[in-house]
Amino acid sequence: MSKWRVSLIGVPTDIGAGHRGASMGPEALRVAGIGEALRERGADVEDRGNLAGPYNPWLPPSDGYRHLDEVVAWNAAVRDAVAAELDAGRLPIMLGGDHCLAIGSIGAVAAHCRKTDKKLRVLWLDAHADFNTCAITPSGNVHGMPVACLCGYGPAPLVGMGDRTPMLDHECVRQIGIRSVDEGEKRLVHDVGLEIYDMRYIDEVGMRKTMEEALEGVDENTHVHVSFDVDFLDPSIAPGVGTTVKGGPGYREAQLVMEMIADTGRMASLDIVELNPAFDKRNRTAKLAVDLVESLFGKSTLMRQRGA
Ligand code: B3U
Ligand code: MN
Ligand code: MN
Repeated sequence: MSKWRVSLIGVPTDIGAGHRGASMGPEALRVAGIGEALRERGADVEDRGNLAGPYNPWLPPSDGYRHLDEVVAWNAAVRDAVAAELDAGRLPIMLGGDHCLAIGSIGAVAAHCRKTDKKLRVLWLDAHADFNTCAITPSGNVHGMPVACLCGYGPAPLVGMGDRTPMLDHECVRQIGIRSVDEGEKRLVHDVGLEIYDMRYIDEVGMRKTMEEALEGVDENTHVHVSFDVDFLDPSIAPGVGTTVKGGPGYREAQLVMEMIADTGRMASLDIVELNPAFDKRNRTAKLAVDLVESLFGKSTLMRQRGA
């Protein structure tokens, strides 16, 4: 039997974003060869096609949220699809889509962990903390709010999507690569005590130490969920995203992150989000994302034995 039984789930939406185009992400990842790359890694891969949801009406925010009803509908579809794959013993990979979809995917993952008595570790790779609420958001875009919603800070229809509220205990989360946090958001992440490895920390201690700390406590009973916002990467290597923020991890640092996660052998679900082909050049960012996902699935440049 294959080491990994993977299900690709396309979530073609930009419903939570401030730019149009992340809805084209799933197809760009397929064109960049994500299915073939995973099969090459020895995975049994099923492409479930794309989920369906409401069209983006592209309206201004109302009561602090843009497209709240549509965001709820998309996330209900994501939650149900992820729950079904996990129940079937498969590893779901979200082909996003904007980052609001993590409410549904991580909501389902957290419920699954409670049901199966697993510990959960969420690795949130992102330039942004995504911890806004309607009271502090500068944009009303829900892709800036998923971690807050998961931790119980958000509108009732979103925070109540899981098996309990909050869906996620903030202690499960490690955020890596953060370098753009809004003023009110900063206060809230501090009040809540979210564990954030921002770029200043990574610059000071290095990526290896950062990842060792972020993975501390992961054991054979841990479900590791990776929520990979492509804007985590430095824009010089990953221009194909809606909200670039300079000063992110470069190619080598990003590879190390993926390899160290792979070394745990515990990754059991994955979101790939915010890829926006409208901002990309010749699908370069999608190809990079696939390259990094190969490393997440154990492709290694290791040239010598550890300790040799
Ligand atoms: N923090 C800002 C910007 C943002 C968050 N996530 C993304 N952009 N991709 C906001 O609008 O909440
Ligand atoms: Mn994000
Ligand atoms: Mn981001």
